[in-house]
Amino acid sequence: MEFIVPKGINREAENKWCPGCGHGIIVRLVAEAARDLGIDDRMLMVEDVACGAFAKFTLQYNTVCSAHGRTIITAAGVKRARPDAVVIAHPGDGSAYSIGIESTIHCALRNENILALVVNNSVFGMTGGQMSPTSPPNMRTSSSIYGRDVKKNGSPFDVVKALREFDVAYLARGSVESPAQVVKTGRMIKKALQKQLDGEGFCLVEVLSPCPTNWNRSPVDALGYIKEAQEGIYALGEFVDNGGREQ
Ligand SMILES: Cc1ncc(C[n+]2csc(CCOP(=O)(O)OP(=O)(O)O)c2C)c(N)n1
Ligand code: SF4
Ligand SMILES: [Mg+2]
Repeated sequence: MEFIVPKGINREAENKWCPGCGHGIIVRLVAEAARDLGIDDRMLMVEDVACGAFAKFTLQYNTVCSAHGRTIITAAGVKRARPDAVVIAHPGDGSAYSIGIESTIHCALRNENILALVVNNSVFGMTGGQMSPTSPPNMRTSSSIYGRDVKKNGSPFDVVKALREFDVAYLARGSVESPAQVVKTGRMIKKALQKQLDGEGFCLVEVLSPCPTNWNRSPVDALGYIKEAQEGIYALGEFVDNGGREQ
């Protein structure tokens, strides 16, 4: 079988992510979706100040870098200024669900016509693996060395569940834990981009993704941890799939 690298991937780029990181798989899915929809020339990524930002080396798309936590709201502004661009906000769970949660909610309420592609690795990856709102109970992180204590630190935050009653175009959660899940996640990203092209409104696709470095696991064990810990809390699938309000 011929192995075709999508046009959006810069083959000359040096990989910046750690071995076994999920970020690289996810940006490849973005490039495949853009290729399939014929929109490579219209793609515009809005990156956070976090590990996902290394996508600016791997993807050959125009990029805007937002302040940490302001990725989704910045993408909404970019889309309003450049309606012909196909705009993806590309934050992590820390950005979108902690410091940036109010802008995530308000962009959803306004049904902004963008894709928020949230990479949920359940830690603040770039800053050394601190506990994030999505760290599972008992997860050991650099700021919860005895494990996340729900009584002390609160419950993990399932934002996809919390947004389910919102009048948005699309809400889904995928995973890169196995080849089958990678394929499903790719379909979700492609569907969300098609909805943006059709002017349907706010789409949020969260992807459960490994951070072997900060999880202190090998790449293979990290995939096991997604199945064993993350997927037990965060249901996979499509939860909202409609046209949203008229734009
Ligand atoms: C306003 C602001 N606050 C905090 C930081 C420090 N900071 C950079 S990345 C990050 C967390 C990143 O975690 P996440 O958004 O989950 O992305 P990941 O690196 O895990 O992919 C933090 C706290 C910053 N750069 N700017
Ligand atoms: S620290 Fe984690 S999220 Fe960041 S590049 Fe390494 S494995 Fe990926
Ligand atoms: Mg993270």
